[in-house]
Amino acid sequence: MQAESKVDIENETPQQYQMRLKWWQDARFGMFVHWGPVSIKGTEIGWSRGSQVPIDEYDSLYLSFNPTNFNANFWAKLARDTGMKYLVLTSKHHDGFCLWNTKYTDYNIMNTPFGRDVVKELAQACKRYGIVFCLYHSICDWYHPDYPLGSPGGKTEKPNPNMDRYNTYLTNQLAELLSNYGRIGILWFDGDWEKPWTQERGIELYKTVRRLQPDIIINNRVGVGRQGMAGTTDVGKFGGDYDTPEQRIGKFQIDRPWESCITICQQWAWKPNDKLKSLKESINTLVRCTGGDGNLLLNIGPMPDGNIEDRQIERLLEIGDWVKKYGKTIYGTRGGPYITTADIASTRSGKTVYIHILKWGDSEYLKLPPLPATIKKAKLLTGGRMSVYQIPEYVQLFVPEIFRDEIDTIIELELKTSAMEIPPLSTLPKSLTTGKKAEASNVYRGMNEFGPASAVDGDSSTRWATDHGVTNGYLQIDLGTPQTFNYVAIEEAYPGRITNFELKYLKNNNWITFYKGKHIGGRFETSFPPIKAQHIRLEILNATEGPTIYEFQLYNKD
Ligand code: FHN
Repeated sequence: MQAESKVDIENETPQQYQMRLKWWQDARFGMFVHWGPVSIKGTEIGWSRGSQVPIDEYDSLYLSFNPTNFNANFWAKLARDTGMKYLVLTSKHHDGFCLWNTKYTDYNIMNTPFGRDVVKELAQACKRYGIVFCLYHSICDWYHPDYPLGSPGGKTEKPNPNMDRYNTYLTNQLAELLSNYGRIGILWFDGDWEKPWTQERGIELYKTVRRLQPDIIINNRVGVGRQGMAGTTDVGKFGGDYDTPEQRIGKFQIDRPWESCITICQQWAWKPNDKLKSLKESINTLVRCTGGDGNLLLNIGPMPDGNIEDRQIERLLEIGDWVKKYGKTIYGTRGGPYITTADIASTRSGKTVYIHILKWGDSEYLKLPPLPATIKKAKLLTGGRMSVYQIPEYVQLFVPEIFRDEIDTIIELELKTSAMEIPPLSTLPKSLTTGKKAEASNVYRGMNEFGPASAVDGDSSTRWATDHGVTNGYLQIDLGTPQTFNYVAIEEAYPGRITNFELKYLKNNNWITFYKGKHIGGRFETSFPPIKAQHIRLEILNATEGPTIYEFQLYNKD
């Protein structure tokens, strides 16, 4: 067992912290792998236990789990060829199955017909291909008898739990993983949201892991301070080393590192014919994560035979081709100075700013807020000619239609001075809705603080909320006079509750729908042809639980 280090973890200086995270922040792009015997069923890992798949059947899948096509070198090489710099493997998910040779339970890969240590082989392969090997590990364990909660989804209680003994099991297994497989880059904890887990246990676990591998990075799911799927940690609260937005692009945040974990399909584990993200959406996601000063951890779910689905391989290699060409606008950069929107993102390094134009408006030019630095040279990295016009009031970029790239038009601006200290610049004018009169179909317990005004106060920490059990309704804003707008941004609290919505404006006493959507999430933004109206409505047609909105913003963008 590896000796515990003497590094003074508790008094790490901000400089030491930044140095420890530098490789990862420069890497920007990693592969997430959710895998286990559940892939035989094609249902969701952990969550389908005791729901789609009866517990006994689920817990016996490992007896027929034999992924003879598993080739660790192929996985590691694929990650490298996709432009990813690190790989995070599910060593143990909520279903308790262990993908390594552990002596603390027989419910592990060595007792399957396959009988090979997947963690070991993948650790070696990653080393061979220059990929930093990292481990996901679930704190909650619905299989282990000592862990108080069980399947489905942590909604049942174990007969004779013993959380202290389970905690010992957890740390013993982590000591195995952090002692027997070489350097582990990140410990990606999860399953932190259940009652048995506490901040105290989290802080202890953090120290234990850092003592075993002082340079390791640990995400904010080690404690209990995480703000739901938004994945942020309240300032001043213990929250590991970085934030973890899930299934959405994190917000522009340059004072606290973050990493969005997003599936290349829909499900985390493999599912036949699961909906695969397009190349455009994949690149858009990568660029908007790095533009927001965050990382992207893109997830794949390998098949029960150990192969990765051909169409997923194809998509990943297409992403790799793009990264091979434009990697310098991603690796080793920091987000900004222009704050990410649905249409543009920017990254920077030294005296260079990279503008990523993901969607062009109707105007011939792209007008941006003024840059407090002189542009020396401008170049279209995606090929063709362009021109830039810089005055104290704004920066104007002109790219002829023929040179605009369908996926991402990238402009390189070389400045006379460093780009790194430029403060964040919003490309969105003031929202037309801020401070305007608003009404709603329902207000949580009739409480003023959760009234509709809280969704148009320009403050993303206040929110309009509705009563538990509400599954539809509306938020309506009166702009006071007819105004022209062509861009909307909506921030949903508890992202994912709203599953069907429409945006409408009032014309001649009829509500006209101008946008239909199925998902809002942490921050939804889109542009549309200009509309002139005074009354606008967010019509929620369906929600899984009382819909609640932080901000509803409207803009008339250039
Ligand atoms: O329940 C898990 C889920 O299966 C998956 O592992 C994701 C990855 O971030 N985390 C949990 C949901 O928050």
